[in-house]
Amino acid sequence: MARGTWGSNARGVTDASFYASRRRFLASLGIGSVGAVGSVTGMRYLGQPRIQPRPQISAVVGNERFVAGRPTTPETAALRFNNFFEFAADKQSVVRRARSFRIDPYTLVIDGKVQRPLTLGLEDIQALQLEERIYRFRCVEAWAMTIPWVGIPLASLLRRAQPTPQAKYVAFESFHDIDQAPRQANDHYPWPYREGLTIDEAMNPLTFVAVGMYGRYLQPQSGAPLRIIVPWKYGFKGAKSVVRITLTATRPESFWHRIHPVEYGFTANVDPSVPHPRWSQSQEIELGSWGRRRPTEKFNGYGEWVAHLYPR
Ligand SMILES: Nc1nc2c(c(=O)[nH]1)N[C@H]1C(S)=C(S)[C@@H](COP(=O)(O)O)O[C@H]1N2
Ligand SMILES: [Mo]
Repeated sequence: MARGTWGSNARGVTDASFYASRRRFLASLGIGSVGAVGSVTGMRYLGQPRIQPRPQISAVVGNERFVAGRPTTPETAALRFNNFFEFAADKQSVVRRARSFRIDPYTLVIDGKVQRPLTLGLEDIQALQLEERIYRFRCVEAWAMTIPWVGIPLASLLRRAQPTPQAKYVAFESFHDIDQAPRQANDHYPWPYREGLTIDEAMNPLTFVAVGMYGRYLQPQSGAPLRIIVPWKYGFKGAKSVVRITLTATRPESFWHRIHPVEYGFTANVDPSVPHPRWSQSQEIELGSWGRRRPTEKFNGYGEWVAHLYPR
């Protein structure tokens, strides 16, 4: 694993024309505030207080089958720029507001259309054979990052529960705790955060359960203790701080799809040719890259793994 590259910024582009076009491009994005992305793409976060590191994860095997083909996002950028609506609607204050968040004791329930419902403690999950995979990540808001996740394929967890033939979908549910996340008291939103995949999407070898990133256990703002990563879909499809995984016969609820069905589809595969109703998806900006744009790739570049799931 190229651990030595973590935290380095291989693309510190400061070219003036980039800067000018960056402003225009950011203004066209669906991101709540231009300053929000600017602060990460421009590294303005560097002077902020240190984040307490989480324990290192030992004995992780790097899985070299998945090649990101671009530099890993600087760790500080990934840890300070977050979407986590339970804690904040903006990206910068999540890290502060989530700082003391914990689920303790933590259990993950796997139930529904399975022969063997499971309740796993954190120790059970941490004791599994964890691997590291560097994946490209694409938010529906047109920013992107490249993260070394640590975890296990979702398929291997689900197989332990023995899905029945009625299992056609997999539903994910995030934590629900108004004391720790007061925004969940706002019942205009359908809390808890939920997402869903078809069973074939969930069993695809790319679909991943992350317990760590950059070689350490997840920070609260990153979705501790466990989040789902679906790298060919927009980021909102991967729920953070998941407490329950339910196999179902019918299509499950999805938090953003329920709120804005037109803007956030259930399938939500990364696709440059399908614009969001309020912005283009043809380009994206990598966090930590000073606003450098590049074309969006269909399926976020993972077509060889998943295109067969979507015959036309
Ligand atoms: N429970 C929960 N999961 C969530 C979200 C959220 O608000 N709540 N936001 C999603 C979105 S839109 C994105 S882009 C990613 C952001 O992950 P990051 O903060 O590690 O970049 O988490 C996804 N999972
Ligand atoms: Mo997102």
